[in-house]
Amino acid sequence: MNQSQELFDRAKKIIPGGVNSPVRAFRAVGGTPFFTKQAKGSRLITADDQELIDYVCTWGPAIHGHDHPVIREAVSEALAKGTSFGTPGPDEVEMAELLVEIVPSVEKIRMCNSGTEATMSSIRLARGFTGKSKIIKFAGCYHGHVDSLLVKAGSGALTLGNPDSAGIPESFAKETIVLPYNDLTAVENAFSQSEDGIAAIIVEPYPANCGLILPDDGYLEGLRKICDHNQAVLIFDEVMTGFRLSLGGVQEKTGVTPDMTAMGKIIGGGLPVGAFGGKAEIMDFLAPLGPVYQAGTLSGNPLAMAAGVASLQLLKESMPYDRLESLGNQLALGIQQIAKEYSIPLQVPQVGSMYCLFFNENPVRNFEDAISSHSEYFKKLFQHCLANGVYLPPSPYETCFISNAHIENDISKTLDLFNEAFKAF
Ligand code: KE4
Repeated sequence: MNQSQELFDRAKKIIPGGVNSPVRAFRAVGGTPFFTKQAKGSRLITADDQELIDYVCTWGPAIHGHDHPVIREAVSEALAKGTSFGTPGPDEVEMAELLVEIVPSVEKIRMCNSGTEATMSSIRLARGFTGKSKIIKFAGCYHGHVDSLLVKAGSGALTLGNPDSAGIPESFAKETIVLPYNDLTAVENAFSQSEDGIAAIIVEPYPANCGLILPDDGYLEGLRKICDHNQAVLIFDEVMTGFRLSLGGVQEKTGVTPDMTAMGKIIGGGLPVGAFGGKAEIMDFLAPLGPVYQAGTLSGNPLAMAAGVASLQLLKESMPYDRLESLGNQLALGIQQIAKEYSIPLQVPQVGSMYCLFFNENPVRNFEDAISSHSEYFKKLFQHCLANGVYLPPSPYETCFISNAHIENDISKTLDLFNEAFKAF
């Protein structure tokens, strides 16, 4: 028996499903999940010494590739001073100043420990600031495992076929209005029909948890206008897109500035982190200044701050976005070309270092389109790639990531594998 199988058998006895996050269980693609013992650059090394070109990049944080020496050095320097103080620390100030400098919507910021905490706290703050309780989210968007947002959610919830999680009281879910993405009329109608008013819209500006979906022209601008007209808070969940699609995220790329932004992943350099920020008048409603409570033992943890500050400084210095766009475009166009040669219905939306694979005859504009894709094709492709050294996300409802450690040779090897796989379809 191989190491991963042995580890998985042990894990399943004491960890539900053998994993600490459901999507890692390979339920959507079958087989036994591999265990990783090391990661370096664009590669993962499994417990059975298989080397894999990694297009998951730990679900987004590893934009510089794994084990970048600058981040490793920053963490080891911080480690020498201790692991957690429970008091304010200098790196937290540096991180806050960087985020205010980089993210257009952020006048003030609060650190937390995950993307889930960031979105959960953002909607609580929006409710406290507006005095209203309803929230609009969009089908297929995933904002972490926040009770009131696990309604028609994407990512692992969708992968496992339960976008509406058990355990969410009806009283919570009824405060959440779920609408189709890319449909401004539906948003306008929701506001006009709401008697008590709506506190906020929370949106992944480029949804990336039901595959990757791009906004219609004017859609994000439309959400901005509707929120202004209805005094609702516009929250961009840029946990995934932040610092990845441009230094300032989608809001910098499109010029649409939300009132608040939820962040995570890249700003922790691979360590546990989350952050939420926005207009000072909203953020000042947070304790200890204001009436909205939010807290965290390890918020602003010195190791996570050291890794995150190093990751952001590296981005500012290297500005890898043109290179990532070029690699992403090369891969997406190459895959589409191969699929066409074998008459395989495949859409490959790509923006910067993010792309996904919808086995679908038509372009995908929303959740309903996404779930109409042929997921059995994805499963065959995933298994072929994994057996030959390429690791795609283990779900058709995730997005693939390219890091700045990926090189042309990785792209060409990947295209060769796709060609082999599609030939065998
Ligand atoms: P975390 O709580 O997992 O740090 O962040 C939640 C979250 C919030 N918002 C967006 C847009 C996200 O994509 C996420 C988490 N992303 C998933 C991958 N699709 C994390 C992977 C997992 O759940 O294991």
